[in-house]
Amino acid sequence: MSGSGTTAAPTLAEQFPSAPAATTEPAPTASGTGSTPAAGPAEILIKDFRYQGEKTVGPGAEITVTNQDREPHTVTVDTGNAFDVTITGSGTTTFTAPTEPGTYPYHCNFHGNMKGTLTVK
Ligand SMILES: [Cu+2]
Repeated sequence: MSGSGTTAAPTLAEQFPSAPAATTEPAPTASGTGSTPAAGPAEILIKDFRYQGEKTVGPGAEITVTNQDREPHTVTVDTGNAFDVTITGSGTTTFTAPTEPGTYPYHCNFHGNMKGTLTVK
């Protein structure tokens, strides 16, 4: 039968009743509709056939896309039609971020290896 010695996992019944009254968590003061974008100037930089970094923007923020390559690129959402813009070589364009919070992976229509992520929150 079951006579072998099984190593019983140490039950961590101990909880820490100490209430964290410290300032570990910033109190959410912003409640309700905030028309002010949380992030600063929303900008996507394209350089060397790459989207530079990930961007987090506020809902409906105007995003400036700067293309430092000589080739045109696009910022096209992977699914849906939230945004799809073409930026000419050494050009700049703007588009409006989705108003619905979420994560929006995007790509370049011209270069399949170019991928980025836009986070709206
Ligand atoms: Cu491209």
